[in-house]
Amino acid sequence: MFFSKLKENLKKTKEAFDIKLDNIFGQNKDYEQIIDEIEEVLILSDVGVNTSAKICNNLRKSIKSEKDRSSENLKKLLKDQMVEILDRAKANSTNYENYDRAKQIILVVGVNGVGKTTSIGKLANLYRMQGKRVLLAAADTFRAGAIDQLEIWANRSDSDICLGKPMEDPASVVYEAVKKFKEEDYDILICDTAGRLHNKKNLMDELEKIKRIIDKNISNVKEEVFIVLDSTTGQNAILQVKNFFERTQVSGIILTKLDSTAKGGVVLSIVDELNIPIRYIGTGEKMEDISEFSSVDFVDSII
Ligand SMILES: Nc1nc2c(ncn2[C@@H]2O[C@H](COP(=O)(O)OP(=O)(O)OP(=O)(O)O)[C@@H](O)[C@H]2O)c(=O)[nH]1
Ligand SMILES: [Mg+2]
Repeated sequence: MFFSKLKENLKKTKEAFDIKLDNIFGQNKDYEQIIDEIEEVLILSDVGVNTSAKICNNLRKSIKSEKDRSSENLKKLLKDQMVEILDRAKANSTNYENYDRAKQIILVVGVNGVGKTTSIGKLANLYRMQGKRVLLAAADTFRAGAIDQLEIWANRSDSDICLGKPMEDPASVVYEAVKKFKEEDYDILICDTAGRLHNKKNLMDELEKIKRIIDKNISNVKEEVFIVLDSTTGQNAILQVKNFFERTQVSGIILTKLDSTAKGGVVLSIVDELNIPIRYIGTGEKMEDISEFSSVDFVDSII
């Protein structure tokens, strides 16, 4: 996504930061006081208490060795600290050296209504534009309408789809899709799953089973598990994910609805607390409203 468009889509968060930060920088205070106030602004913007403290403690350290303590430089150092937090999260450390790098299977998980199916449609389009052959698996057989919804996205993005039947075991839909993926030599398989609460044991068992089916039936292909989080839920997004992590080895986050929130700062605390990288961000309902996450572009768009 073009940087200017990203900036436009994140403007609610940016405006919220700008008003508060301009107010702080506009006053004639010493830098220590200013950093204290920055910390408050970060907390109010859903960066989280711990992450805000971490950013500001580093800021206090780094400003000590600087001659230039102007507002501009302080703002630059603040952005550097934010980028550092965002870049620190490590992807799942599996060694993919012997894998066919062009091919991957992505399992998409998360609670209800966070934007899983929409993000899959957007991702399918993104990969199609890169010339890849994409197969989707409609393994949300639970919610009425979910299969049709994914089929619409398959048509829109010019991808193929394995259709599950209503109430069919989602693991068997995924099994069929993996088979088709291998036999017909697709580049990418993306599996949709039903939204589920993290504390529903039987539903988490089901996810684990889907993951096992993939692991068992394919090798030498990069496997990803993306958890989709709705940024408008702020700090609650963090509470939702722990069980998903334990059950499916989540390797990346897709953070959605950043266009609808002034609390985009939650990105920082999600990465910091969970130590999982954000891979894509959703910034609208349209097919092109997705971008690969770049920490520098993101920070430049919000502050
Ligand atoms: N504004 C905005 N809306 C989004 C974004 N991503 C998804 N949505 C909307 O969020 C709503 C739910 O999206 P779905 O893709 O159906 O969510 P889901 O996680 O698949 O939902 P379930 O399958 O029911 O659990 C839809 O109205 C989407 O258009 C986004 O980045 N920005
Ligand atoms: Mg869905």
